[in-house]
Amino acid sequence: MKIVLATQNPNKRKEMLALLPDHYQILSPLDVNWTEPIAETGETLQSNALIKAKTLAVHSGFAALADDSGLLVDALNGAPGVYSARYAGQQATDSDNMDKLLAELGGQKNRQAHFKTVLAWVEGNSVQYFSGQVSGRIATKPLGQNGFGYDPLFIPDGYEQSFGQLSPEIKKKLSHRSQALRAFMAFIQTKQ
Ligand code: ITT
Repeated sequence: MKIVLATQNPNKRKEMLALLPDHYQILSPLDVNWTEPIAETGETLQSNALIKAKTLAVHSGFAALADDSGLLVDALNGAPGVYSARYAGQQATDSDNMDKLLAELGGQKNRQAHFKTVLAWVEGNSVQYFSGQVSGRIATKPLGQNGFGYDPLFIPDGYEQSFGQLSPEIKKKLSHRSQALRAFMAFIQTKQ
């Protein structure tokens, strides 16, 4: 079966490929000649995941799976949330976004947060959603270089190190994205 993985973020793609079984033929947007950014105009993770999956499914004629994720910080009323990728501006780097998050949190004692992923699966006219989340706390400075995005700031519950310090195997075991992908795989396997 051919599946277009509707993400233009190479780090997400790598994490998703590490979980998807080999027998699927996983295509990238480039493999189906899609090179444009996709405007994420939705106000929820679910609506943005749908926009991305639908765009690639309609364009390619294949089924498409998209991931929309965000970091939700309790003391910031769920920010940066759906705006995680562009928290410090449209062209923001991961480091800009982490700096802004630390500045917004300041000396706040409550550093509870969670990462959340919503996957949208579009196959013909059918749409399905799968979600996952992992809880933790925000460190007072970036720790480690593993992962991407806000990983150096996120210490998952039950650990003393950030996703930037923990191995990719541990992130794979715990992460929001892994949980959503496991739910997706349970679904897709029932269809074969
Ligand atoms: P696509 O839309 O092309 O998939 P994107 O990076 O724009 O790529 P999102 O719109 O879902 O993806 O943005 C989510 C942002 O949240 C992402 O850029 C990171 O800053 C952050 N993020 C998501 N998952 C993360 C993870 O596992 N670890 C750290 N940060 C993460």
